[in-house]
Amino acid sequence: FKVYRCLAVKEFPEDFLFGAAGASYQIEGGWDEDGKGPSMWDTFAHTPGKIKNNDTGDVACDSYHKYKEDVAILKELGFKVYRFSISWPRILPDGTPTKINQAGIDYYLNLIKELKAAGIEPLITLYHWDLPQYLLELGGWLNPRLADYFGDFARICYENFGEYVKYWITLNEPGTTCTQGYEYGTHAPGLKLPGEGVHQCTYVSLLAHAKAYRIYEKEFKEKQGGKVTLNVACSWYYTATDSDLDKEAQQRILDFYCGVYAQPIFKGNWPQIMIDRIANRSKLEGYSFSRLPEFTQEEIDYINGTADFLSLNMYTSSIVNYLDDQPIGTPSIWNDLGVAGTVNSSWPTSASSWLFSDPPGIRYLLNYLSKTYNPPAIFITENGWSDLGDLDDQGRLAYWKGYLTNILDAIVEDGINVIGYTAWSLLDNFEWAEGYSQRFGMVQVDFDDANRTRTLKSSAKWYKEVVASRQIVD
Ligand code: PNW
Repeated sequence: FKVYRCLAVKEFPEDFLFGAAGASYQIEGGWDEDGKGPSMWDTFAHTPGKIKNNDTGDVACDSYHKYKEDVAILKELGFKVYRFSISWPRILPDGTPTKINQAGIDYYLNLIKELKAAGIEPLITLYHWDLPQYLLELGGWLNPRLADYFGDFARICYENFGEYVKYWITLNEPGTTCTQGYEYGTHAPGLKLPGEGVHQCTYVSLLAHAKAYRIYEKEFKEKQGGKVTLNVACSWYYTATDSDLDKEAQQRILDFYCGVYAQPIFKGNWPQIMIDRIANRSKLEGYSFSRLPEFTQEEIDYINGTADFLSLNMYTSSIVNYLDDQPIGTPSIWNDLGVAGTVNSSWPTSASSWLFSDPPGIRYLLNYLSKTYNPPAIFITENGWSDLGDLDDQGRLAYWKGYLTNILDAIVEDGINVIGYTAWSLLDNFEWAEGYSQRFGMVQVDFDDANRTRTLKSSAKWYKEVVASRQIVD
């Protein structure tokens, strides 16, 4: 038996959901077509100087017109699932339910039907950062009422698409929006409100997610039988040394970046480390309250238990060490956190400054999350590599090979219930503040060609073999 086990090739489970991911603003284009309203990303990208080369998502991959071609590629690659997001202002032009844009509903219905006909499961993200501009003007992610607007939008999506959908993600990576959009100002809406905006945004995001979850649970779950969750983005963090202080730094950063979302939805309330550190610093700064909004018991209970599975976006690792408390002055999330990070010089570098390849990191993270939050299942909804766009993308192929090998080990050796994997990304697309200068696709898109011609890269051909065999192939 032992010999057999050594020789046996490890396989992904038969019902494992392999596929790829994308997001509305990054691929659709058609930014003002057929009644769509403007989103905060339209406004941000149209503001000179905000995006590298002043690129925009006005046309992007033109998937608004070319979705049939996209689905044909997904089918050719043998995928079981496609993760895409719904543009809120394509359905509700100003974000409110007062005007429903039927053309927007039809676009997604057509896409879903095309997927179903190809035997591909839709995994829908309700919100991947393209907030209706009008709702931004009402306060955006700083306004707790946004939870109610989001609930109304979610209900309209469940009503129209729910009979076809088994997996829903409410918000994609609110942590990225809250830090990039409200602390650093590098993403829409471009606000620099260090130490304040980020925490208020996180609070409102959790309320909005929970609202959308509870609406599904109460009004749709029985009939439609789908699963709903919030997306969480985490990296793996190694300690620089074995010292207790570095271990404390590791726990802090895991809590500030993963636990901040995972704990409220799986266990209830913020991680205690965040509550204590931010309250303490706020007090020293002269506030009579904590910059981290305090949940009421009612809110804690409302948010707790709002994840039917864990949706994880994971890309990279870093090595952390403890920082002595930063002097009291201007608040910021970095000072709240008090951790310094570096990387291992042997980790391959990508076209993105933050992205290094460390395949074992995903296995460590899966074990950590599984042990800490005990989610019923884990779906890896993003994992990918950027380069400059070569068709022979050996760097991306090696990255996915390493990460998928470790995911398979987490399943087979560690017994972790990973049920699916949607690689980021199907297509080269609009990479937010980096525009089209960084490419994440397994399929190349020619952005100089009005046709937006799509061509499979080496990594797509390799991944197709993995999907077909459910094994890591050479
Ligand atoms: C994701 N990190 O953001 C987004 O969901 C995608 O829309 C985006 O295109 C993709 O990653 C590539 O950037 C992330 O620091 C940003 O680990 C940063 C991290 C992870 C994901």
